[in-house]
Amino acid sequence: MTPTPPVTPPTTPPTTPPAPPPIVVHHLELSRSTRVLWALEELGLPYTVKTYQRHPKTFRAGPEVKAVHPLGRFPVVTVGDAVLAESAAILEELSEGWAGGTLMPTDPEGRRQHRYWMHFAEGSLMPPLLVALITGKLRRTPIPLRWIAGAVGQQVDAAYTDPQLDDLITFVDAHLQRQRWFAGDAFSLADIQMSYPVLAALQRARGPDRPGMRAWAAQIQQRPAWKKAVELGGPPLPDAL
Ligand SMILES: N[C@@H](CCC(=O)N[C@@H](CS)C(=O)NCC(=O)O)C(=O)O
Repeated sequence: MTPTPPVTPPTTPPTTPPAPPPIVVHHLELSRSTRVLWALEELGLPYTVKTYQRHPKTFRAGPEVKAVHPLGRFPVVTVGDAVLAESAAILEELSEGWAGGTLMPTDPEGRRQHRYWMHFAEGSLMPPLLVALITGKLRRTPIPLRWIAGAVGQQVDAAYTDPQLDDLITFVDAHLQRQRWFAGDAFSLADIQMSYPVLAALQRARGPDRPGMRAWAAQIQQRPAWKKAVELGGPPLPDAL
């Protein structure tokens, strides 16, 4: 009897993601949208950038980008006819849609951590940082109102901003002392998403040193894709907030 040859399982052809339609990044200088440039560089996707300037006095963006997305906030990205907003959603959409899920962990623990930090950046860490930005502006109110506005700012910081930020930053720093990247041993979109609030928090740092955050910040700034994004779009933050 002739032995039956072993059945070779059909090989699944590697899935190459489809080529994306033209990607345009609406980028505001000194802002969160540097994250999108960085992500596109890391993912190796082709794109073009339209850069918008902040008002030199108010530091606000103009209304021009409302022609692309009604909220007029940055970043906004168009992929063909699709208009994408919200940094975390943009990063995931670009990776899943056009880069085969690159930089998104697939193991359950990595995925859980990844999802957590993707939400934490804008949902937990950014709000008190934004309040700190406003109270900082109150302290620089023109002279006739400066004393009273500054005193209000100080009260808000003492009652809310400083204790909140202290808890959040201590938590992030402890996480980064335990592991190299936000979602585990490998660099991921969560590191890109967390970059803006972590760098802003380090700039504002009061109190103890944050060695976990500092070591992490040094590593991200060594990445060629980060350097390329900063070369194209400028740094995400001004020297002093
Ligand atoms: N949660 C949104 C926040 C968008 C946002 O507030 N962007 C700022 C830039 S950092 C903006 O557009 N600011 C306009 C302004 O300051 O006038 C995201 O992550 O995309």
